[in-house]
Amino acid sequence: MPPKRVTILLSKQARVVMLVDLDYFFAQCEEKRNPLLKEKPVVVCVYSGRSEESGAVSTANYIARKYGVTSGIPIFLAKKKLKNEDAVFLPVDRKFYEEVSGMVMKILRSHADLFEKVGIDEAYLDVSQKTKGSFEEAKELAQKIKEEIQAQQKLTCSIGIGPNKLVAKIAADIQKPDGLTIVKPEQVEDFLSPLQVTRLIGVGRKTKMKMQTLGIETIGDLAKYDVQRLIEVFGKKLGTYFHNASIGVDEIPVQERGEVESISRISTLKEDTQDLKIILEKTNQLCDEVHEKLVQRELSFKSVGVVAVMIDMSVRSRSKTLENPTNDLEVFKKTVQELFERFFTETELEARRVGVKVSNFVKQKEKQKEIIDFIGFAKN
Ligand code: TTP
Ligand code: MG
Repeated sequence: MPPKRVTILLSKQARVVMLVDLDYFFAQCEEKRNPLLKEKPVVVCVYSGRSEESGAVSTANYIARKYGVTSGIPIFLAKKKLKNEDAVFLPVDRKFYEEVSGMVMKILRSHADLFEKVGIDEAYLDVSQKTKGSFEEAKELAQKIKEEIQAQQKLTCSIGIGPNKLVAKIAADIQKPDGLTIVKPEQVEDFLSPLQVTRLIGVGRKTKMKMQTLGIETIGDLAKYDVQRLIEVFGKKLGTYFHNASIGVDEIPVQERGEVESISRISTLKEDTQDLKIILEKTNQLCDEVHEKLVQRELSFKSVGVVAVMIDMSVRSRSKTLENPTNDLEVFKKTVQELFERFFTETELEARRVGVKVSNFVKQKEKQKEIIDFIGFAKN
Protein backbone atom coordinates (compact mmCIF):
# COMPACT_ATOMS: atom_id res chain seq x y z
CA MET A 1 0.00 0.00 0.00
CA PRO A 2 1.42 3.46 -0.91
CA PRO A 3 2.18 5.71 2.05
CA LYS A 4 -0.64 8.03 2.98
CA ARG A 5 -0.07 11.58 1.80
CA VAL A 6 -0.38 14.21 4.42
CA THR A 7 -0.92 17.83 3.48
CA ILE A 8 0.26 20.39 5.97
CA LEU A 9 -1.23 23.84 5.58
CA LEU A 10 1.33 26.41 6.58
CA SER A 11 -0.56 29.40 7.90
CA LYS A 12 1.05 32.82 7.69
CA GLN A 13 3.04 33.43 10.85
CA ALA A 14 1.10 35.45 13.39
CA ARG A 15 2.63 38.82 14.12
CA VAL A 16 3.45 40.58 17.38
CA VAL A 17 3.41 44.36 16.94
CA MET A 18 4.15 47.08 19.50
CA LEU A 19 3.31 50.77 19.43
CA VAL A 20 5.39 52.91 21.76
CA ASP A 21 4.11 56.45 22.44
CA LEU A 22 5.96 58.77 24.81
CA ASP A 23 3.75 60.39 27.44
CA TYR A 24 2.93 64.15 27.23
CA PHE A 25 6.08 64.34 25.16
CA PHE A 26 6.98 68.03 24.75
CA ALA A 27 6.05 68.75 28.39
CA GLN A 28 7.89 65.67 29.64
CA CYS A 29 11.03 66.87 27.80
CA GLU A 30 10.72 70.14 29.71
CA GLU A 31 10.46 68.20 33.00
CA LYS A 32 13.52 66.15 32.04
CA ARG A 33 15.50 69.35 31.54
CA ASN A 34 14.18 70.88 34.75
CA PRO A 35 12.90 68.23 37.25
CA LEU A 36 11.49 70.95 39.54
CA LEU A 37 8.66 71.32 37.01
CA LYS A 38 7.40 67.82 37.80
CA GLU A 39 5.27 69.04 40.71
CA LYS A 40 3.55 71.81 38.71
CA PRO A 41 1.14 72.14 35.82
CA VAL A 42 3.33 72.53 32.70
CA VAL A 43 1.91 73.87 29.45
CA VAL A 44 3.97 73.93 26.24
CA CYS A 45 2.68 76.55 23.82
CA VAL A 46 2.94 77.58 20.19
CA TYR A 47 2.94 81.37 20.45
CA SER A 48 1.68 83.09 17.33
CA GLY A 49 3.55 86.29 18.19
CA ARG A 50 0.52 88.53 17.66
CA SER A 51 0.13 89.26 21.35
CA GLU A 52 1.51 87.79 24.54
CA GLU A 53 -1.26 85.24 24.85
CA SER A 54 -2.21 84.44 21.28
CA GLY A 55 -1.56 80.94 20.05
CA ALA A 56 -2.43 77.40 21.05
CA VAL A 57 -1.40 74.74 23.54
CA SER A 58 0.88 72.16 21.97
CA THR A 59 0.67 69.77 24.93
CA ALA A 60 0.49 69.80 28.72
CA ASN A 61 1.62 67.50 31.52
CA TYR A 62 -0.94 65.34 33.30
CA ILE A 63 -1.22 67.74 36.25
CA ALA A 64 -2.34 70.50 33.86
CA ARG A 65 -4.66 68.09 32.05
CA LYS A 66 -6.62 67.62 35.31
CA TYR A 67 -7.67 71.26 34.90
CA GLY A 68 -8.89 70.63 31.36
CA VAL A 69 -5.79 71.88 29.56
CA THR A 70 -5.29 69.79 26.41
CA SER A 71 -3.51 70.02 23.05
CA GLY A 72 -5.08 72.55 20.73
CA ILE A 73 -6.90 74.86 23.14
CA PRO A 74 -6.07 78.60 22.96
CA ILE A 75 -3.39 79.77 25.40
CA PHE A 76 -5.66 82.37 26.99
CA LEU A 77 -8.13 79.60 27.84
CA ALA A 78 -5.38 77.46 29.40
CA LYS A 79 -4.31 80.47 31.48
CA LYS A 80 -7.89 80.97 32.62
CA LYS A 81 -8.21 77.33 33.67
CA LEU A 82 -4.95 77.52 35.64
CA LYS A 83 -5.30 81.03 37.03
CA ASN A 84 -5.16 79.93 40.67
CA GLU A 85 -2.28 77.51 40.18
CA ASP A 86 1.48 77.84 40.12
CA ALA A 87 1.55 76.83 36.45
CA VAL A 88 4.48 77.11 34.04
CA PHE A 89 3.94 78.15 30.41
CA LEU A 90 6.82 77.48 28.03
CA PRO A 91 7.36 77.94 24.29
CA VAL A 92 7.93 74.90 22.05
CA ASP A 93 11.63 74.04 21.75
CA ARG A 94 11.40 71.63 18.86
CA LYS A 95 15.16 71.29 18.44
CA PHE A 96 15.53 69.90 21.95
CA TYR A 97 12.55 67.55 21.56
CA GLU A 98 13.96 66.25 18.25
CA GLU A 99 17.26 65.48 20.00
CA VAL A 100 15.53 63.58 22.81
CA SER A 101 13.31 61.81 20.28
CA GLY A 102 16.38 60.71 18.31
CA MET A 103 17.90 59.07 21.38
CA VAL A 104 14.68 57.27 22.31
CA MET A 105 14.21 56.06 18.72
CA LYS A 106 17.69 54.59 18.83
CA ILE A 107 16.74 52.51 21.88
CA LEU A 108 13.47 51.40 20.26
CA ARG A 109 15.12 50.49 16.97
CA SER A 110 17.62 48.27 18.80
CA HIS A 111 14.75 46.10 20.10
CA ALA A 112 12.81 45.69 16.84
CA ASP A 113 12.94 43.16 14.00
CA LEU A 114 11.22 45.83 11.88
CA PHE A 115 10.96 49.49 12.89
CA GLU A 116 8.69 52.32 11.76
CA LYS A 117 8.80 55.81 13.25
CA VAL A 118 5.40 57.47 12.85
CA GLY A 119 5.89 60.74 14.67
CA ILE A 120 8.28 62.61 16.92
CA ASP A 121 7.21 60.52 19.95
CA GLU A 122 5.74 57.38 18.40
CA ALA A 123 6.99 54.22 16.66
CA TYR A 124 5.84 50.74 15.67
CA LEU A 125 8.07 47.75 16.39
CA ASP A 126 7.48 44.36 14.80
CA VAL A 127 8.89 41.92 17.36
CA SER A 128 7.44 38.68 15.95
CA GLN A 129 10.78 36.95 15.44
CA LYS A 130 12.43 38.28 18.55
CA THR A 131 9.58 36.99 20.73
CA LYS A 132 9.00 33.85 18.64
CA GLY A 133 5.38 34.95 18.37
CA SER A 134 4.85 34.91 22.15
CA PHE A 135 2.80 37.70 23.72
CA GLU A 136 4.25 36.80 27.14
CA GLU A 137 7.76 37.44 25.86
CA ALA A 138 6.55 40.64 24.18
CA LYS A 139 5.27 41.84 27.56
CA GLU A 140 8.67 41.24 29.14
CA LEU A 141 10.37 43.00 26.26
CA ALA A 142 8.02 45.99 26.63
CA GLN A 143 8.87 46.22 30.34
CA LYS A 144 12.55 46.12 29.49
CA ILE A 145 12.11 48.89 26.91
CA LYS A 146 10.27 51.03 29.45
CA GLU A 147 13.06 50.54 31.99
CA GLU A 148 15.72 51.39 29.46
CA ILE A 149 13.98 54.60 28.35
CA GLN A 150 13.55 55.57 32.00
CA ALA A 151 17.16 54.79 32.93
CA GLN A 152 18.76 56.46 29.90
CA GLN A 153 16.37 59.31 29.16
CA LYS A 154 14.28 59.76 32.34
CA LEU A 155 11.06 59.47 30.36
CA THR A 156 7.88 57.38 30.60
CA CYS A 157 5.95 55.96 27.69
CA SER A 158 2.81 53.96 26.98
CA ILE A 159 3.01 50.72 25.03
CA GLY A 160 0.32 48.76 23.22
CA ILE A 161 0.91 45.21 21.96
CA GLY A 162 -1.32 43.46 19.44
CA PRO A 163 -1.34 41.17 16.39
CA ASN A 164 -1.13 44.18 14.04
CA LYS A 165 -0.59 47.96 13.94
CA LEU A 166 -4.25 48.84 14.23
CA VAL A 167 -4.76 46.94 17.50
CA ALA A 168 -1.36 47.96 18.94
CA LYS A 169 -2.15 51.65 18.40
CA ILE A 170 -5.55 51.51 20.06
CA ALA A 171 -4.06 49.44 22.92
CA ALA A 172 -1.37 52.09 23.55
CA ASP A 173 -3.97 54.88 23.63
CA ILE A 174 -6.28 53.14 26.06
CA GLN A 175 -4.05 53.33 29.13
CA LYS A 176 -1.89 56.43 29.66
CA PRO A 177 0.47 57.60 31.07
CA ASP A 178 3.02 54.83 31.73
CA GLY A 179 0.61 52.20 30.39
CA LEU A 180 1.20 48.70 29.06
CA THR A 181 -1.74 47.03 27.34
CA ILE A 182 -1.54 43.63 25.73
CA VAL A 183 -4.23 42.37 23.37
CA LYS A 184 -3.72 38.78 22.25
CA PRO A 185 -5.29 37.66 18.96
CA GLU A 186 -8.12 35.84 20.76
CA GLN A 187 -8.91 38.98 22.80
CA VAL A 188 -9.14 41.39 19.86
CA GLU A 189 -12.90 41.19 19.39
CA ASP A 190 -13.76 41.72 23.08
CA PHE A 191 -11.21 44.50 23.33
CA LEU A 192 -12.45 46.48 20.33
CA SER A 193 -16.20 46.00 20.43
CA PRO A 194 -17.12 48.38 23.32
CA LEU A 195 -14.90 51.23 22.03
CA GLN A 196 -16.22 54.26 20.15
CA VAL A 197 -15.71 54.20 16.35
CA THR A 198 -13.57 57.36 16.60
CA ARG A 199 -10.77 55.19 18.02
CA LEU A 200 -10.24 53.92 14.46
CA ILE A 201 -7.86 55.82 12.21
CA GLY A 202 -9.91 57.46 9.48
CA VAL A 203 -13.06 57.97 11.54
CA GLY A 204 -13.22 61.70 12.15
CA ARG A 205 -16.12 63.91 13.17
CA LYS A 206 -17.97 63.70 9.84
CA THR A 207 -17.67 59.93 9.46
CA LYS A 208 -18.73 59.49 13.08
CA MET A 209 -21.88 61.50 12.40
CA LYS A 210 -22.64 59.53 9.25
CA MET A 211 -22.17 56.28 11.16
CA GLN A 212 -24.48 57.53 13.91
CA THR A 213 -27.28 57.95 11.38
CA LEU A 214 -26.80 54.26 10.57
CA GLY A 215 -27.09 53.39 14.27
CA ILE A 216 -23.36 52.70 14.62
CA GLU A 217 -21.74 54.04 17.80
CA THR A 218 -19.20 51.43 18.83
CA ILE A 219 -16.66 49.35 16.93
CA GLY A 220 -18.82 46.33 17.84
CA ASP A 221 -21.84 47.97 16.11
CA LEU A 222 -19.64 48.54 13.06
CA ALA A 223 -18.50 44.89 13.07
CA LYS A 224 -22.10 43.69 13.04
CA TYR A 225 -23.16 46.09 10.29
CA ASP A 226 -23.65 44.57 6.84
CA VAL A 227 -20.44 45.10 4.87
CA GLN A 228 -22.34 45.54 1.58
CA ARG A 229 -24.32 48.41 3.11
CA LEU A 230 -21.08 49.98 4.37
CA ILE A 231 -19.70 49.79 0.83
CA GLU A 232 -22.87 51.45 -0.52
CA VAL A 233 -22.52 54.31 1.96
CA PHE A 234 -18.73 54.83 2.02
CA GLY A 235 -17.55 53.35 -1.29
CA LYS A 236 -15.72 50.06 -1.86
CA LYS A 237 -12.32 50.97 -0.44
CA LEU A 238 -13.42 52.82 2.70
CA GLY A 239 -16.38 50.51 3.36
CA THR A 240 -14.10 47.46 3.23
CA TYR A 241 -11.48 49.21 5.34
CA PHE A 242 -14.03 50.11 8.05
CA HIS A 243 -15.33 46.56 8.12
CA ASN A 244 -11.87 44.99 8.41
CA ALA A 245 -10.77 47.54 11.01
CA SER A 246 -13.87 46.85 13.11
CA ILE A 247 -12.95 43.17 13.39
CA GLY A 248 -9.30 44.02 14.06
CA VAL A 249 -7.96 42.92 10.68
CA ASP A 250 -4.97 44.92 9.43
CA GLU A 251 -2.32 43.43 7.18
CA ILE A 252 -0.19 46.54 6.68
CA PRO A 253 3.40 45.65 7.61
CA VAL A 254 5.64 47.60 9.96
CA GLN A 255 8.03 49.27 7.56
CA GLU A 256 10.84 51.75 7.67
CA ARG A 257 9.61 54.96 6.14
CA GLY A 258 11.29 58.00 4.73
CA GLU A 259 9.41 61.25 4.73
CA VAL A 260 6.84 61.18 1.94
CA GLU A 261 6.73 64.35 -0.08
CA SER A 262 3.78 63.61 -2.33
CA ILE A 263 1.34 60.86 -3.21
CA SER A 264 0.17 60.57 -6.80
CA ARG A 265 -1.58 58.26 -9.25
CA ILE A 266 -1.73 58.41 -13.03
CA SER A 267 -3.70 56.29 -15.49
CA THR A 268 -4.40 55.96 -19.22
CA LEU A 269 -7.87 56.93 -20.43
CA LYS A 270 -9.94 54.43 -22.43
CA GLU A 271 -9.96 56.90 -25.32
CA ASP A 272 -8.16 60.16 -26.09
CA THR A 273 -10.58 62.86 -25.01
CA GLN A 274 -11.37 66.37 -23.85
CA ASP A 275 -14.63 65.19 -22.31
CA LEU A 276 -14.57 66.28 -18.66
CA LYS A 277 -17.14 63.68 -17.65
CA ILE A 278 -14.88 60.82 -18.82
CA ILE A 279 -11.78 62.43 -17.36
CA LEU A 280 -13.36 63.09 -13.95
CA GLU A 281 -14.72 59.58 -13.78
CA LYS A 282 -11.14 58.36 -14.06
CA THR A 283 -9.60 60.96 -11.75
CA ASN A 284 -12.26 60.31 -9.09
CA GLN A 285 -11.05 56.70 -8.92
CA LEU A 286 -7.46 57.90 -8.69
CA CYS A 287 -8.44 60.31 -5.91
CA ASP A 288 -10.00 57.39 -3.98
CA GLU A 289 -6.71 55.46 -4.21
CA VAL A 290 -4.57 58.40 -3.15
CA HIS A 291 -6.97 59.19 -0.32
CA GLU A 292 -6.67 55.65 1.02
CA LYS A 293 -2.90 56.11 1.34
CA LEU A 294 -3.43 59.42 3.12
CA VAL A 295 -5.73 57.80 5.66
CA GLN A 296 -3.22 54.99 6.27
CA ARG A 297 -0.43 57.47 6.88
CA GLU A 298 -2.58 59.89 8.88
CA LEU A 299 -1.66 62.78 6.62
CA SER A 300 -3.47 65.94 5.61
CA PHE A 301 -2.52 67.86 2.48
CA LYS A 302 -2.35 71.52 1.55
CA SER A 303 -1.65 71.22 -2.18
CA VAL A 304 -3.51 69.43 -4.95
CA GLY A 305 -2.08 68.86 -8.41
CA VAL A 306 -3.28 67.39 -11.69
CA VAL A 307 -1.28 66.20 -14.65
CA ALA A 308 -2.28 65.33 -18.21
CA VAL A 309 -0.27 63.64 -20.94
CA MET A 310 -1.68 65.00 -24.21
CA ILE A 311 -2.00 63.21 -27.56
CA ASP A 312 1.21 64.89 -28.74
CA MET A 313 2.90 63.34 -25.63
CA SER A 314 3.46 66.72 -24.02
CA VAL A 315 3.01 66.71 -20.24
CA ARG A 316 1.01 69.51 -18.61
CA SER A 317 0.42 70.08 -14.94
CA ARG A 318 -1.57 72.46 -12.77
CA SER A 319 -1.76 72.82 -9.01
CA LYS A 320 -3.53 74.69 -6.26
CA THR A 321 -2.60 75.37 -2.63
CA LEU A 322 -5.50 75.33 -0.17
CA GLU A 323 -5.93 77.77 2.70
CA ASN A 324 -5.98 75.07 5.36
CA PRO A 325 -4.67 71.49 5.41
CA THR A 326 -7.37 68.86 4.97
CA ASN A 327 -7.76 65.14 4.36
CA ASP A 328 -11.27 65.50 2.97
CA LEU A 329 -11.87 63.35 -0.11
CA GLU A 330 -14.61 65.65 -1.45
CA VAL A 331 -12.35 68.73 -1.22
CA PHE A 332 -9.68 66.74 -3.08
CA LYS A 333 -12.08 65.70 -5.86
CA LYS A 334 -13.59 69.19 -6.16
CA THR A 335 -10.16 70.81 -6.47
CA VAL A 336 -9.13 68.29 -9.14
CA GLN A 337 -12.33 69.07 -11.04
CA GLU A 338 -11.69 72.82 -10.80
CA LEU A 339 -8.12 72.41 -12.07
CA PHE A 340 -9.16 70.27 -15.05
CA GLU A 341 -12.10 72.54 -15.93
CA ARG A 342 -9.77 75.51 -16.13
CA PHE A 343 -7.06 73.54 -17.91
CA PHE A 344 -9.31 72.36 -20.75
CA THR A 345 -10.48 75.90 -21.50
CA GLU A 346 -6.81 76.65 -22.25
CA THR A 347 -6.03 73.81 -24.67
CA GLU A 348 -7.43 72.33 -27.84
CA LEU A 349 -5.61 69.01 -27.47
CA GLU A 350 -7.09 65.77 -26.22
CA ALA A 351 -5.64 63.99 -23.19
CA ARG A 352 -4.27 60.42 -23.25
CA ARG A 353 -3.33 59.99 -19.61
CA VAL A 354 -4.45 61.86 -16.51
CA GLY A 355 -3.17 61.94 -12.95
CA VAL A 356 -3.75 63.49 -9.55
CA LYS A 357 -1.39 64.38 -6.75
CA VAL A 358 -1.44 65.69 -3.18
CA SER A 359 1.55 67.22 -1.41
CA ASN A 360 2.60 69.72 1.25
CA PHE A 361 1.69 67.32 4.04
CA VAL A 362 0.80 67.93 7.65
CA LYS A 363 0.41 65.12 10.21
CA GLN A 364 -3.17 65.06 11.41
CA LYS A 365 -2.40 65.87 15.02
CA GLU A 366 -0.38 68.87 13.94
CA LYS A 367 -3.24 69.93 11.70
CA GLN A 368 -5.52 70.19 14.71
CA LYS A 369 -2.97 72.50 16.29
CA GLU A 370 -2.75 74.65 13.16
CA ILE A 371 -6.48 75.10 12.95
CA ILE A 372 -6.83 75.99 16.62
CA ASP A 373 -3.89 78.32 16.16
CA PHE A 374 -5.88 79.97 13.41
CA ILE A 375 -8.92 80.33 15.68
CA GLY A 376 -6.51 81.67 18.30
CA PHE A 377 -5.40 84.38 15.86
CA ALA A 378 -8.97 85.33 15.14
CA LYS A 379 -9.77 85.74 18.81
CA ASN A 380 -6.76 87.82 19.71
P1 TTP B 1 0.78 62.99 21.38
O1 TTP B 1 1.55 61.72 21.55
O2 TTP B 1 -0.54 62.94 20.71
O3 TTP B 1 0.51 63.68 22.78
P2 TTP B 1 1.43 63.74 24.04
O4 TTP B 1 2.67 62.94 23.88
O5 TTP B 1 1.64 65.18 24.40
O6 TTP B 1 0.49 63.12 25.16
P3 TTP B 1 0.11 61.58 25.41
O7 TTP B 1 0.80 60.76 24.38
O8 TTP B 1 0.56 61.31 26.81
O9 TTP B 1 -1.38 61.58 25.28
O10 TTP B 1 1.67 64.05 20.60
C1 TTP B 1 3.08 64.13 20.71
C2 TTP B 1 3.55 65.57 20.68
O11 TTP B 1 3.07 66.22 19.49
C3 TTP B 1 3.03 66.40 21.85
O12 TTP B 1 3.82 66.26 23.01
C4 TTP B 1 3.03 67.78 21.28
C5 TTP B 1 2.75 67.59 19.80
N1 TTP B 1 1.31 67.88 19.50
C6 TTP B 1 0.97 69.15 19.03
O13 TTP B 1 1.85 70.00 18.82
N2 TTP B 1 -0.35 69.42 18.80
C7 TTP B 1 -1.35 68.54 19.02
O14 TTP B 1 -2.54 68.84 18.79
C8 TTP B 1 -0.98 67.22 19.53
C9 TTP B 1 -2.06 66.20 19.81
C10 TTP B 1 0.35 66.96 19.74
MG1 MG C 1 2.65 60.92 23.17
